[in-house]
Amino acid sequence: MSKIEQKSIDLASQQMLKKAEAEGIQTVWDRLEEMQPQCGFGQLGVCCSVCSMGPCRIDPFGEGASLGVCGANADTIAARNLARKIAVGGSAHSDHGRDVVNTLLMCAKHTAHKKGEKGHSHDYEITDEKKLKELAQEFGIDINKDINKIAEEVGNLMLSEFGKQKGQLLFIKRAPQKRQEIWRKTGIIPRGIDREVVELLHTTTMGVDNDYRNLMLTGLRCALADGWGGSMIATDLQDVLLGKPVPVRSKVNLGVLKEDQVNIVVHGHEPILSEMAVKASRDPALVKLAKEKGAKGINLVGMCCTANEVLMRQGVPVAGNFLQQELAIITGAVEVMMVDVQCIMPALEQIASCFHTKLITTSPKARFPGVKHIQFSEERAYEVSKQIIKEAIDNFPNRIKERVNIPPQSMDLVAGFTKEIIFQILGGTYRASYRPLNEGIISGRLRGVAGVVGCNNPKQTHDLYHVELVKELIKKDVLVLQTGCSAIACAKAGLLVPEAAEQYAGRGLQEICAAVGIPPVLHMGSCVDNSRILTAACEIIKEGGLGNDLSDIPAAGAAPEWMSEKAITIGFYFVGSGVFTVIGAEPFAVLGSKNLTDYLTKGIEQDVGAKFAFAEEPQEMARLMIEHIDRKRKALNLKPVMYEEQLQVKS
Ligand code: BF8
Repeated sequence: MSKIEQKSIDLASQQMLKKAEAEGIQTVWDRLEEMQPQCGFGQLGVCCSVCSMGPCRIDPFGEGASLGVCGANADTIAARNLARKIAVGGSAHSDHGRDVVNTLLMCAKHTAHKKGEKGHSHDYEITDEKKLKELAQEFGIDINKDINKIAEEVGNLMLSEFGKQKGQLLFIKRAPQKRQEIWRKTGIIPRGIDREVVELLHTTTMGVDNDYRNLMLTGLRCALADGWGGSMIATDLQDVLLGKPVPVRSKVNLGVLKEDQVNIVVHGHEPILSEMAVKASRDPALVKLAKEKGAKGINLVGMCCTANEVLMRQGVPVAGNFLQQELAIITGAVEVMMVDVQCIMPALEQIASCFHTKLITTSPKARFPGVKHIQFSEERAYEVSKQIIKEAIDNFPNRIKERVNIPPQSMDLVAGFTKEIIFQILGGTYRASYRPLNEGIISGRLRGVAGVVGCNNPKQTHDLYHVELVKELIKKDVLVLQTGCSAIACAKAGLLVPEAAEQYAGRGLQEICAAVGIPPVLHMGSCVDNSRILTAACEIIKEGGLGNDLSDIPAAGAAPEWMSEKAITIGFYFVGSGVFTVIGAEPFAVLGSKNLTDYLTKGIEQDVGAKFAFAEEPQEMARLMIEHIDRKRKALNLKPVMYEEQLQVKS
């Protein structure tokens, strides 16, 4: 493998890496190399800077200090560090969720005024009234009233969930009874995320919690408050406001950028603005303006989780995943990269300055010194979006044609799978049901289900771990559910089209995919949409025949290339919900504490019925997941997997 092939398996990315090298442009891979050797204490989780008696570090070889100045040992230090990351990851998702609730409330309060009337002060509307009413009924809100009143009541109730001090989150009731009992017994039934984050952070400050297990239990409760609270609220209310996704075809990879059009990349996480930007990019007056500037049109594409959001609901093409954000700019063909929050590399400013690309920040929470900021406001969403699109159009003549190099790769994909859509596609509109999925698993046609999610990390060959793991799983008749950058990786490899079943899936999965016309890998959205995987798992239990708890299902999770604190939180709410989860890349920086490592990979199972595993290679990840799925099949006394010995895989 050449050095560039070691960086990424994606041909489009390789082409851009060659260009970066030729033009002397530094990327994330160069910075990683420059950073070597990275701090070994940090990697093991035994470095502490919680108070100013430190920073302290524990010698993992037992030759130097075994205690910090305060007396904290490696277990306490590593557990506190990890707990803080859980709090940060949960905060990111849930703060996103809160903004969605505020938009719904604003929408409900001002929709009494029709568009164009004095008093109408926004550009949103309640797109999915049915889902809103279902949510209202779930919470016991009377639906025999004006839709905006329902939205206001649902919005206020959801907003109060964030700060809920006592009791439990409303969505907890969605979990199987047995799961709720486990949470109650273990003392991790979550209250509001604001409450849980504050308590978790409190326990990690100097001189509070010194028990690694207790720190992890508090961490689990915080993560559950995100998965079954902030993130779930974000997903459900985004569906209400912007519409529930339905299966949609689109394209993915850098080849979606267009040489003859104004290219705008929307990057970040919150769809509230990017949905409006999609609308503005189709505004006839702006398209006309783009043509006057010499472009054939306006091409808006997505990056990272914002891409997943606008893909799921609008079919907008995806330019790439986390490690491709710099590479998109290096094509020389991006007029504007518009960013909001999360996973936006600080390096973008530097890379954009090498080209004509304008980086535009939009969130008051995320700014770069000296970078153009056009602040988003829900009240002026369309106006702000048009302003940003106009910036891009005006920048089109500044593009230097000789520096444009757009890779040809763009792959077809199908996205837009939700808990509700799985009902319909499997059972049909009139008999919507999870029965066929459960029957598929019970009969052994399907081995089980896997959730493969998370980021990219330059420490690993870009996309390789996602793609190899998912190929191995579908080959063994495991239906794969995906979100985030992992879904984008597999989409680029051609796994998210129905035809992929014939090429890559085992015979049982092939039969299911052919019968209902789905890909073997279902794209369920952005990282907050991991909540869709939780609710789909609840439907499997409700349908019957596969146990009483989420931990009974022949299912497993994985984050093969994770890098963000958000992925840690997701891992904790997966495990906390009973899903065995394999972690690739870095083992959460816990190896400096044997006790903590043992707890996460063994002891935690006694508390929540699931555990983590750390693995380096995709084949090993697949083996661990399949072994777990098979163990669960055995525990349920299911028939053997139907086509175990007769794999029909072509490659
Ligand atoms: O929330 S998968 S790199 S983009 S953190 Fe970020 Fe990771 Fe991508 Fe989305 Ni999720």
